[in-house]
Amino acid sequence: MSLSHCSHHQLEDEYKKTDQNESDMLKNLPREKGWTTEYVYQYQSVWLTPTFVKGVKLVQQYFNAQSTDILLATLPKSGTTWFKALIFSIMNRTRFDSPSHPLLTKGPHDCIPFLEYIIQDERSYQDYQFSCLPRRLFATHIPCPLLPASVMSSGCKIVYVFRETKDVFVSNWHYMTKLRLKELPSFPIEDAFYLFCKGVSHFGPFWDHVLGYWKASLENPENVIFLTYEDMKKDPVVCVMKLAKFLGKPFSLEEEREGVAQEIIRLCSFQNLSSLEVNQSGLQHFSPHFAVENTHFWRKGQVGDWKNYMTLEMAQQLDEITRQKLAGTSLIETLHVDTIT
Ligand code: PAP
Repeated sequence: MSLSHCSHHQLEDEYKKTDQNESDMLKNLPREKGWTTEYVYQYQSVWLTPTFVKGVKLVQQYFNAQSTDILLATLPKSGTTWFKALIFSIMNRTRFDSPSHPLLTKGPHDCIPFLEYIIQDERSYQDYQFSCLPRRLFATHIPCPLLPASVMSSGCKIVYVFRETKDVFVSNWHYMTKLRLKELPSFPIEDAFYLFCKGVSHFGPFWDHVLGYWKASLENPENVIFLTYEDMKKDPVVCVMKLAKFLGKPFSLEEEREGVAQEIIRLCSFQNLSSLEVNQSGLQHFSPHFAVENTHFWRKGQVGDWKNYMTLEMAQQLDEITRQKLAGTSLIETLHVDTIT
C-alpha cells in the first residue's frame, strides 16, 4: 500500500467519525462517481469529496478575510504549486538570501496553506500566523461565488491561475489515480473523461470555476488578477513583473538591473524545485488526517502533454465544450483554448 493510499485511509476513517448531522447532510446532496473517493457530492453547485464539503462549509463559516490578505485561487492541477512558490518568493524577496531561502527546505504547500485544509475551528485563522510574513498568504480551490463575503468586501488581493482545459484534465487524471482509494475499481482515462465533461471534477465544473473568477476580475481589476499557466511558461519575466505590481511589490529599477525577477523564476522553476530533496521525498501533510506524497506534485510541468494521453476525438469534444461554455466572453480569445493542430 502506498503512503498516499495510507493517508487517504486515515482521511476516510476520520470522515467515518463525523457526526450524524454531517452524514445526513451528505445523504441529501446529489452524488456522482468519485475520482479518488467512492462518491463526490454536489454542494452549492460544486463537486466535492466528503472532506471538502466539510472544508468549504468551515471556510464559509469561519474565514474572515483582511484587506492585506493575498489569496491564490486555482482549480486543482492548474499551477497551484508553482504559483505558491512564485507568490511566496515575490512577497519575501528582501527577507531571504539565496542559501537560506525557505523554498530550499520547505515545499511550496508548506509556505502557503490552503484555506480549506487548515481550518479546524474558528480559531484556526486567528491563530494562523506564518512567522516570517507581515501579510497572510493563502491558497484555495473554492469557486469565487462560494467564498465568504469578506473576501470581496475586504479588498484583499486574489490571484487566479487558469490552465488549458485538456492539460488540466490529463494532470488531474494522473494525480487522482495515484490518490484513489485502493479498494475502488481502476479508473481508466475514459471514465475520468466522461465525468470531467459532465462537470464532475474536484471543485468543478471546470468552466463555472473559471467563469466565476473571470467575472470577478472584470468587476474588480484592482483586486482580482487573471493569469494563465501558459503565459507564465511563455513569458515568465513579464508575468512575474505583472504579478509583483499587482501585489503591490513592483520591482525597482535596481532590482531589474540585478535580475531579481529572473532569479525568482529560476528558483521556482519545475526543474529546480522538483530536484530538491524536500520535494523528492516525504509527505505533504495538509491536515492531521490527510497527506500526499511530495513527488505527486511534480510530474512533467509541460504545456500540451494532453497530446500523449487523449485521442483526437476526446480533444475535439473537450475543446467544443470549452468553446460552448465560454461563448460570449472575451475569455475564449484570451485563452487560445482551441489548441488542436
Ligand atoms: P494542486 O492543485 O494539487 O496543488 P497543481 O500544483 O496545481 O496541483 O498542479 C500540478 C501540475 O503543475 C503538474 O502538472 P503536470 O501533471 O501536467 O505535470 C505539475 O507537474 C505542474 N507543476 C508543478 N510545479 C511546477 C513548476 N514549478 N512549473 C511548472 N509546472 C509545475
